[in-house]
Amino acid sequence: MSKPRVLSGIQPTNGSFHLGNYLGAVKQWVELQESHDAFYCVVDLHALTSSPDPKELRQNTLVSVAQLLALGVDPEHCTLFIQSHVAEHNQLGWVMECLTGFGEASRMTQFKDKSQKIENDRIGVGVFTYPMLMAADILLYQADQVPVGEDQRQHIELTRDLATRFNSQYGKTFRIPEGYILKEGAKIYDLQDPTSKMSKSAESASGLIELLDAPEINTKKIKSAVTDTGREVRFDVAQKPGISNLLTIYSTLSGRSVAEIENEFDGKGYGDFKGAVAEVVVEYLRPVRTKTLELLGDPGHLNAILRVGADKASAVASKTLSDVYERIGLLARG
Ligand code: AQP
Repeated sequence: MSKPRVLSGIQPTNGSFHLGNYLGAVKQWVELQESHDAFYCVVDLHALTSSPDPKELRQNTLVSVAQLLALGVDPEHCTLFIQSHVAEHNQLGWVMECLTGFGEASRMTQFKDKSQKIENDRIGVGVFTYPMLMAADILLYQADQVPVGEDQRQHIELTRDLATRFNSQYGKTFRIPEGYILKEGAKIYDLQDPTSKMSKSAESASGLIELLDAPEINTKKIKSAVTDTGREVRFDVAQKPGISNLLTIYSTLSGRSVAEIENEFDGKGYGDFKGAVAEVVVEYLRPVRTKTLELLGDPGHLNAILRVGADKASAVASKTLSDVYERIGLLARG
C-alpha cells in the first residue's frame, strides 16, 4: 500500500527560522518523512509578499535549505525543493484565485492582521491572494496531510473548501487534505508578549528565539522572558502565559512531560526554571547552527539536492495541473 502523502512549506523571509517555525512545523516534517511520502518546500514566492531585498532573498533561501537539512529533513526520505522551481504553483494559484470569493478571501485573519499593520496603498495584492497560492501548493501534490502551526488552520480550511468546490464543479480531481496540527507546540508565543505568537514580523526581536543566533543571545532572551507574578512553575495559560509558554518549549525539546517538569521545579523559583529552559534550548540548537554553517560552505551540494527535488516535484505537479486544465476547459496546445 502506498504511504499517505504530506506537503508543507516554509518561507525564507529571515536568515534564521524561529523556534515557533521549528516546534509548530519542521519538527513534524522530520518525524513524518519516514512514514509518509513527504514533499517539503521553501516557499520563496510567498516571501515576495514582504518585498525582500533580492540578494537577501536568494541567500535566505539557501540558508533555509541548509537549516532544514541540519534540523533533520533528509532528501533521501522526502522531496525537498524550492517553490519557484516548479512553475505549476503559480499556474494552479491563478485557477484557485478564480475559484475564491472576494468575501471569503477577505475573511482570512492573517490578511486582516497584516493589513492592519500596513497603510492601505502599500499592501501588496499578494498578501491578499497568499492563501490561494498556498492552496495550490498543497493541492498540486494531492496531499493527505499538511503539518503546520495553529496560525495556518484557517488557510487549510480554505484549501479544503476550494478543493471540494472544484471537485463538485468539475468532477473529482483533488484529494481533500487535512491539517496536521499538534496540541502541544502548535503555537509558540513571543517571550516578551506571551499572548502573541512568536513571529518574525514582531516589532522587536527580543521575544524571538532564532535557531541560528549565538547561544549567549538566546540564553539572554530566555532569562529575560516575561513571566508572571507568583513563583510557582505551573502550566496555566490563562494565569501564567509566560511560564506556560516556557514549559511547552522545555517539554517539546526535552521530550519530558509538563507534569514531570512541574514536579522538578516544585519549590524552586522562576530564575532556576528559566536557566534550565535556556540550557535545553541552547544545547538543542548548538549542533543545528554548526551543521547549517557547514552545509552553507558547499552551495553546490545544496543546489544538487534542490535539482533532484524540483524534478521529483515537477513530475507530480505537472500531472495534476494538466488534469485541472483539461477539466476547466483550457484548450491543450496541439
Ligand atoms: N509561533 C508559532 N508557533 C507555532 N508554529 C508557527 N509557525 C509560525 N509561527 C509559529 C509555523 O511555521 C511554519 C512556517 O511558517 P511561515 O513560513 O508561514 O512563516 P511565517 O508565517 O512567515 O512565520 P512568522 O514568524 O509567523 O511570520 P509572519 O509574522 O510574517 O507571519 C508554518 O507551518 C507556521 O504555522
